[in-house]
Amino acid sequence: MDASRLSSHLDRLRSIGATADGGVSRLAFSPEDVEGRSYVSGLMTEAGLAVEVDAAGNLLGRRPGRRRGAPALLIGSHIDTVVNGGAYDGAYGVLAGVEVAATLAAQGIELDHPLVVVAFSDEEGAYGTMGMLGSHAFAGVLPEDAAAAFDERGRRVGDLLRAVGGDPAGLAGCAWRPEDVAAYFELHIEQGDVLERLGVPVGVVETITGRVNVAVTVDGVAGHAGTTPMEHRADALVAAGRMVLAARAIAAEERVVLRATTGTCEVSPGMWNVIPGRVRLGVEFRDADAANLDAAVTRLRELARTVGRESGTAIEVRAGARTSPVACDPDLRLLIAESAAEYGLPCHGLPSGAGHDAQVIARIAPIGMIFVPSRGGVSHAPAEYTAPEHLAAGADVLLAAVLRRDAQQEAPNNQEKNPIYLTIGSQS
Ligand code: HGY
Ligand code: MN
Ligand code: MN
Repeated sequence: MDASRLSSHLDRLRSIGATADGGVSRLAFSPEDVEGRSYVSGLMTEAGLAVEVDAAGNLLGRRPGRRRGAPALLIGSHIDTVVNGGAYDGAYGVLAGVEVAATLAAQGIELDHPLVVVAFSDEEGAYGTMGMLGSHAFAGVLPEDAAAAFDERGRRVGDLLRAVGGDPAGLAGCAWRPEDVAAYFELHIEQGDVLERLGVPVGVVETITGRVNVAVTVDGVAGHAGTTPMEHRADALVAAGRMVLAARAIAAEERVVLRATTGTCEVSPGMWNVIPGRVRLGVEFRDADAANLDAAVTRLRELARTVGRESGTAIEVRAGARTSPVACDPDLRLLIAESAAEYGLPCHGLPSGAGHDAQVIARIAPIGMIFVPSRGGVSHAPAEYTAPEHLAAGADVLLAAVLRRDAQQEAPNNQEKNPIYLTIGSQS
């Protein structure tokens, strides 16, 4: 693998949407996303991949395989970012996939299986969209009303898809069948500090956490900030503040769920001299056990009834987009560990606290995820950083894993029967 070329591609991509404090804002469907996609598409072409954009805006680079009718080996991740995020989250996995293809081409290596490198659209859920939109469409599990939904800015998702070359009318046609995919690999920065603390360069992901988004709407009574006595107020923001703390307590104190975060807060009418009449909160719960996600939503509803009663407000708690926790494929985990050993790289099995397209692709294919260390465990922030030698090591392991999987006989396609995949709940 050409580690310096991979690093220079990462540097160029981070410049698209670069922010003043060293971060990257390349939100899905934004002009920066369009420019980033065009850059990656050019790299795919240079690497000998045939480029296409599917109806969900997924950017695919295909390389044919030698064996007729063989299912594909997929390498995927995303190039969209959160607001003022880091340069490595997602981008690293896509660019390393392109580098795998370029290396195979440069060395004249033909694979038995077709190789498809995918940059999935809207992994992060830009402007309140569902997130992992492209991978849901790819796996055939996109909710039917996904294209008709609106983002927080009032833009229709179907129109956003068109902006990146998608086609809202053709979304059903993006779905791959289990028999079309031999294996899915995703290489990603850890976004936590487990590997760094252990001093281990390669992580083999065992499970990926699930998450549920919960929209909390607090309706109080707007009024004059100067004339309304304190005891006669139904201040929606004061009640919402209690809901923020309640959500936190469900994880931090009650331990119903592993993580709870309130990441958005919209206050109406949003004037200094008006008592807030309505507040919308975006709450997110995460856990490796789907039942705990349900329990957290139930508990938040209970607490909402109490807060509503005590504050004179009406509080609605509505569960929205959800991704289920999944386990990575045991055979691919072993294969990744063997690939690391081939390079003399120590590796460590660990869970992923972050969500990944892989967990959606698990609906149709065995998934294998490789992690590399994140400095200080920081991600979704400008300080996100992974050392060049770790970037290079992860990419080497990815290439080795693809070669190893390519050399294996096809296992009978038993996705439907695999107990790992039966634990996945329905998307909503
Ligand atoms: O939020 C996540 O876990 C992922 O980075 N989208
Ligand atoms: Mn992310
Ligand atoms: Mn990511």
